[in-house]
Amino acid sequence: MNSLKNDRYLRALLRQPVDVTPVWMMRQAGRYLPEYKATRAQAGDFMSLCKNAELACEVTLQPLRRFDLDAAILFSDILTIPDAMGLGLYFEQGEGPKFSKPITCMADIQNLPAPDPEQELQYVMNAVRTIRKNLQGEVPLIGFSGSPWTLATYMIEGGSSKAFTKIKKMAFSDPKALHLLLDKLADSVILYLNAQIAAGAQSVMVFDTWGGVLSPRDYQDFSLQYMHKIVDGLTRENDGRKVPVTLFTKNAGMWLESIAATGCDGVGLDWTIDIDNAKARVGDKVALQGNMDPSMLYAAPERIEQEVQTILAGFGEGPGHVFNLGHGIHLDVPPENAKVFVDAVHKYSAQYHKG
Ligand code: 1CP
Repeated sequence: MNSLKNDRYLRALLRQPVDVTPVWMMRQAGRYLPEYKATRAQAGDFMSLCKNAELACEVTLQPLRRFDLDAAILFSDILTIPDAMGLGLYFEQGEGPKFSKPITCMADIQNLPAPDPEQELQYVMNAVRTIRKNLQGEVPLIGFSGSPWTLATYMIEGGSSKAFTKIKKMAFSDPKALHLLLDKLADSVILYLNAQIAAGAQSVMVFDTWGGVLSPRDYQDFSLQYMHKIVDGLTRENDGRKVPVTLFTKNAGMWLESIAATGCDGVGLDWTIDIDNAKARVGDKVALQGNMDPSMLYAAPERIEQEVQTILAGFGEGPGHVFNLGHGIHLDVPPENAKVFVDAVHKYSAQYHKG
């Protein structure tokens, strides 16, 4: 049985009582930290950093040394699965991720292998094991994956996209092909996340960054259906403890009921919905994670503190809230402002956990 010195994050996701609201930040390890940039330079490039367990562990721990965070998140990327499927992931300076062999047709999809997490993706599992060892039970470790839909956008568009024309063309002209791809991805994500759990991840999160670009029906059909399959296939208890699973679809405030109905433990919120509204709708079924606009970290300390208090008051009394940003921290945010944010969550939340 793993013993944790601080298990607020896991307790809050299971809607169990806590002393103060736990907090972590999406993309908490990254380029806004000078020490991250130094370690990345030492590794050479981003993927070499992900593939070096000691350095991936180092950048995972860097934000925890600076801030009083209640969880660590594995340093890796969602695009490790498509890379392991042989699509040729590379990063072009300032342009984000790209694939040299994007998916174009049914034959490409039929030929895709299912990566073995302890073979092609063993570097991720090694990072998980190294991080768990070095965390020494201070806070839980979050494992993660992209959602099938979000992974498919990168695999079909060949990189980042604004209009998603290629994947939508496949969705509406050859839906059988896209469904086969999404189903294969769901199977690979289940294997991948279960391997992360076996290696020591104490909670897992599925990032569906691009599900919100779909119509309500198509979200159900092309994204949520496959996240539901993942939730059903995950290991939900390990080493004597529940392993909570959080689903995050950006721009999905209108679909919270159907996300909560998948049986996940937590639902991630971006900042385009009020947390009191979200709590009233699904707070009896799931915990909520979020939801401060990451751009608020550009504000003066008093303004950041005020926003934290507004969101805490919006959620109100009782457990079931994991404080976070509504999306990843921006790379030009001053680290001091992130500290103001994290400290404010603990300072102002005790009053909501007295009962
Ligand atoms: O150093 C660098 O230049 C690389 C920048 C970077 C980093 C720091 C990339 C490339 N990935 C990551 C790490 C990462 N990615 C983490 C772990 C860090 C942490 O939280 O501490 C996580 C959880 C991710 C997840 C991720 N990658 C998502 C889902 C979450 C989200 O922010 O929406 C997505 C969409 C990606 C793809 C990706 N990888 C990298 C970039 C710059 C992107 C985004 C590209 C785009 O906007 O389309």
